[in-house]
Amino acid sequence: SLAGDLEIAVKRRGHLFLEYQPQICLRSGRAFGAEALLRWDHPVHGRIPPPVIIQLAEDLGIMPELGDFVLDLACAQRKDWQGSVPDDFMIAVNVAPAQILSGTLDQRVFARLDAHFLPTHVLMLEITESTMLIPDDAALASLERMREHGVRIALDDFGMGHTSLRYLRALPLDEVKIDRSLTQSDQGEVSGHIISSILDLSRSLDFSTVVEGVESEDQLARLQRLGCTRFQGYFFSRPQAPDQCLAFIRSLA
Ligand code: G
Ligand code: G
Ligand code: MN
Ligand code: NA
Repeated sequence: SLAGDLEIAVKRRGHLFLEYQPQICLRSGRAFGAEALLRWDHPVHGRIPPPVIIQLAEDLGIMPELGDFVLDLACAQRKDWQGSVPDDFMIAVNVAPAQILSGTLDQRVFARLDAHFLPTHVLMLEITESTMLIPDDAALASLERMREHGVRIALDDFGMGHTSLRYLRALPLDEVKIDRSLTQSDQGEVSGHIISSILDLSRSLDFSTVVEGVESEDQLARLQRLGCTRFQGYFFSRPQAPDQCLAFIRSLA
């Protein structure tokens, strides 16, 4: 079964790897980070979509192990890039609800950073509201301990859910990632007002913003007129293997 295959893949660390998508600041013209995205090339079924992998792992109760593996790969990659990217270049890693709700994510994260001799400020954790309730006190304390030590926290896919605003208040955050449903909406005027409001709100709460899913020059121009400066999307680069991602980053510098 697919579930059984995943269990083996995680145990053996086989056929599972990360691609990286650069994040660009158009003020500096440089990449300031890259999001790590999980891939599973199944020997029979081919590429398995990440949400399927995550759901399987959660169902199997092995999300903590898979999460540790992803953190380890991302940290190893960041370490490998040391010297080739700016010292403050960030790797953004998606974390699943089960990882946060364990209340031990901080220990796991610090262990991975230490193992690769990395400073905390090179790591951004991305949290999604989609399937997670507001975390309990233990989970919140774990997130806060990470922030106190310099690990950054982003709220991913912001703008989709009706609970988005609640999350802004309930979570210790550094960044808001504006969901591509807003970026790509052709309801030009309404989505423009929503994006402007999110930018205003983020500014007043002292959160940085990244606009996701930018695919065309027209979208980019419109988003820049709205005041967006930090972007991620196919227009700049698709998620790619580490070497290709690094080549792109260096082509901007
Ligand atoms: O690149 P894309 O199709 O890869 O990713 C689809 C979804 O899967 C996104 O919502 C993304 O946040 C999620 N995802 C990708 N990689 C990971 C991962 O390593 N951990 C978790 N929890 N989610 C991931
Ligand atoms: O939900 P999250 O933001 O973690 O996941 C990022 C997802 O968005 C990944 O599946 C990634 O491949 C995808 N993605 C990144 N840039 C673009 C884009 O410009 N257009 C579309 N359609 N998807 C994108
Ligand atoms: Mn993400
Ligand atoms: Na997103």
